[in-house]
Amino acid sequence: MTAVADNYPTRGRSECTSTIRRDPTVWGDARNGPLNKDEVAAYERNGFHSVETIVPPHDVFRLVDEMHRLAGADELRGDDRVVRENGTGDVRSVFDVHQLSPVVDEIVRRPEVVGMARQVLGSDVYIHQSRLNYKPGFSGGPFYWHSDFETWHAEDGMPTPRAASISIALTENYGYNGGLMIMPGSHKAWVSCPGETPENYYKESLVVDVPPTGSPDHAMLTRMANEYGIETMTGHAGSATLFDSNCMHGSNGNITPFSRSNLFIVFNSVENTLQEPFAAPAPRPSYLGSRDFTPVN
Ligand code: 6CS
Ligand code: FE
Repeated sequence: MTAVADNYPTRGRSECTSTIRRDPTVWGDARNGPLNKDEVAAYERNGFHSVETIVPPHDVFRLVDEMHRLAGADELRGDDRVVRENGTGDVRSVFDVHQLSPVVDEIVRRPEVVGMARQVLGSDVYIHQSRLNYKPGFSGGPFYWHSDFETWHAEDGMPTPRAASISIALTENYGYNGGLMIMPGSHKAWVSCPGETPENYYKESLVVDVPPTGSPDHAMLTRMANEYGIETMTGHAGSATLFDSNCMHGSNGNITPFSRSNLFIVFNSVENTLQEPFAAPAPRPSYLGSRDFTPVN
């Protein structure tokens, strides 16, 4: 495998640094797809685009049924794809849900879903990762500030941020039950993170409140929050947010009675397939970073 230039150095250092992202946010002319011209321009500027309704109510009910089925499935007992909250042991996330659920697999391939990713990434796409984040009422833990791309570059070997996530709300996403918070415009900064990636780091990073590496330090986060601000993605069940892989984002814990359950699908460009990890001892399992690059058709 020819060595790919590392334009996004991170980890293996003590300092947090910020430089300009070297790659575009929107690839190609983005003329074809569900977003109109103004929406594409806003996505390029902010790094995200929200949609009022991407899945009709009866399909939301089917996805919620699948969410409960997977959480209780005997065949997934002890499976690494099921990540549980520290303490309560409640299900925090289930990964690879497009492989585990034909309902999820059919919905994510709909043009109104995958078409948004193809449009902004300017190419065919494949599924890099899928997951349900349950964030149950009272016990749903936080997801600390991070750039997904920083993890996918360091630990999965993703060369450039030519990837995007679509978060589909399966329950009401209020401002107070742990909604996704994004710093608008932060996707245009490349923030390298201090620290080294331990062996099998994902076993820890997916559950702890503040992961030991893979997140900027307080000084950098304070500077970024003051520069970009913070927007919380709220919306009804069935709404969605498309967001760039390098947005600085996170979500608070949920102490309300109202769960904030979302389905996340990560689409990566077929021109951006995984190499060797850029800052980790070994690649993560395929349910976190798929190495099946078959385009979604
Ligand atoms: O490590 C990952 O790939 C996952 N972790 C977070 C906090 N966001 C992206 C992804 O689900
Ligand atoms: Fe994330």
